[in-house]
Amino acid sequence: MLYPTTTASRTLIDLSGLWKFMIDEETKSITPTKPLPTEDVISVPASFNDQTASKKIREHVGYVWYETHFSIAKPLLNQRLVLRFGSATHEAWVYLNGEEITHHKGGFTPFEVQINDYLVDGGVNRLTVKLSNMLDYSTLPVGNYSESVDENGHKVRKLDENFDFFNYAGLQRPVKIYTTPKDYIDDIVVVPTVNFTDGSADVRVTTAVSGQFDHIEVNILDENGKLVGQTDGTDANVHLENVHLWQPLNAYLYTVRVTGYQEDEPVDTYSEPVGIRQIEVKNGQFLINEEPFYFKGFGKHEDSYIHGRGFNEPVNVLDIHLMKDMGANSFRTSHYPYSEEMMRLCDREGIVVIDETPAVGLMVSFGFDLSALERDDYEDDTWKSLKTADAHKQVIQEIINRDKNHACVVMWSIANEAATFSKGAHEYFKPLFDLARKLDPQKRPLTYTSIMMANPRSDKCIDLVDVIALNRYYGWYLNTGDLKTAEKLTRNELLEYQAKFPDKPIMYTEYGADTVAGLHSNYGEPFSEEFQEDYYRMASKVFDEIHNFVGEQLWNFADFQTKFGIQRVQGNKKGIFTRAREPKMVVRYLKNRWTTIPNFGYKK
Ligand code: BDP
Repeated sequence: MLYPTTTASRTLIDLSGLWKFMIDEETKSITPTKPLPTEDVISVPASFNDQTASKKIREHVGYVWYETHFSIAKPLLNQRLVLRFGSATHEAWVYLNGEEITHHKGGFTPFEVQINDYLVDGGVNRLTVKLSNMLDYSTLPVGNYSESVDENGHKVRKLDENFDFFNYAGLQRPVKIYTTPKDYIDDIVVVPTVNFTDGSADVRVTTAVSGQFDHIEVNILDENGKLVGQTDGTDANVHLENVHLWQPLNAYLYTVRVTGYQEDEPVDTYSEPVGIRQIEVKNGQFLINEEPFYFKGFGKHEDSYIHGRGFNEPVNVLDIHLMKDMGANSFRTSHYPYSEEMMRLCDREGIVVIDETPAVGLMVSFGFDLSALERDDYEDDTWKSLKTADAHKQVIQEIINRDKNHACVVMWSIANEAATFSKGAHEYFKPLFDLARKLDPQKRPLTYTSIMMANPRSDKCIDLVDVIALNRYYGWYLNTGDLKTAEKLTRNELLEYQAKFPDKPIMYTEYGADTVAGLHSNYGEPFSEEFQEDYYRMASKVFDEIHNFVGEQLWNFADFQTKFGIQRVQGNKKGIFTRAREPKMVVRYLKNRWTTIPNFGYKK
């Protein structure tokens, strides 16, 4: 799926701004054939939750309504007009001038619909969107959903998130209308193959079109706009000499420009930024451009004050600067696909990304007997209760379709902390891994991030992953405050994984400790800034001893909002930055460490 941009044949209309907004209290029926019965407004794109001072709106579970108006300038009316949502969280019904024109389920991937047939002639169009923020055992993320009836006989919907972040919702990403000619380029798939001996590359460009073109021209331009390769056809191969590689923190982006011609006239053209690089997992190493890469970075969230999970480009830009300043080179899009704008930014900045699906909360049985997990036949309720397989397949298709060409994406994370230790997990995950391997044209490595209970003895799905990605909290959730024991447990587990799976690289995708900014302790007590630093020093020491350990992505880049809970004081405080992006003490330690660890060849 192409990102909407302007080109010589395409125009964009941005629908950002103030939209009418109301929560649906389900007392009176709301019909999209009429204007929304409210004068209240909300800003788009952003989560709706933190934009009003109303507790009722912030915590609303159910449906909400959005409405805006737009007109199409006359010269554009003979073009194909496509309405496109960067995302709509979590389920959307879209009406144009009262008529339902599309529906989409899944809150973190884009969808679009052609609108020409629904426009009012020369007039003002009313766009209405109904959204649901409900999650249950069939959705991703997974939510514990229940209904009851209050004293007035009204339905009360309750949602208990099965995950550790606030259930922000709304039109959180840009909503745009883009134009194309009637015959148009529908999709472009780019697969580079590098020849490291002679410094050349073959770039395979496959173009899907709708309509008729006499021929398709494929041009590759370098960063100065100079033409460096050209060929024809919907299945084209462009050979480039002296290729400039895309490298971590040293990005180089070519432009692949595809143009469809009719009778020698260019009709539609689209430009895709493309980095040329190669990814491979071999002998316990993660290779980028044939060199062993070491991940330094973070698990993150799309989370900021007021915007909630809404698109916040200044924050994205700042976050990348803060990462680079610390010597970090990577992050994971925990726990859902991030905005397309962020992915494009990472392409430009050379930030390495592990791209994660919204499959979080796939573990519904708690309170189990830990020792039982290691039995081969251990089985809890998770894979009997969850009905997420269809949503999971859909989102794997959507995320790969959206992000397949991004140089920054080096690996897909199929899920976060699922019950991979329970019987039934392998049967659930095997088809999903097969699907992802089949769909990704660049055949990137695959992983899931594993929860502590899934150790080398109990995890039933490790054979599916290319890289072992561990979320571990020794010294925090386990043996709280006891870093000596934590160090032993960390070491023992990593050595065990390495011995059992010598060909698979191992990395940490989460480790951390809640830390209240400004809280200090002479005794290095948990929650203090001193403890956070001691904790990271302990973990780093062990990482450096393990040969196949290829990366550290800590939890979390910044403090973030969560649901209430006795372990959460206005959110999760494991950030090494506060939610306002001010550094905690540990940033200096990590900066010292990471600026001395090379991106390549750290483990000899
Ligand atoms: C892990 C989850 C992450 C949480 C983190 C924590 O993957 O979403 O925020 O633990 O507890 O279980 O801080």
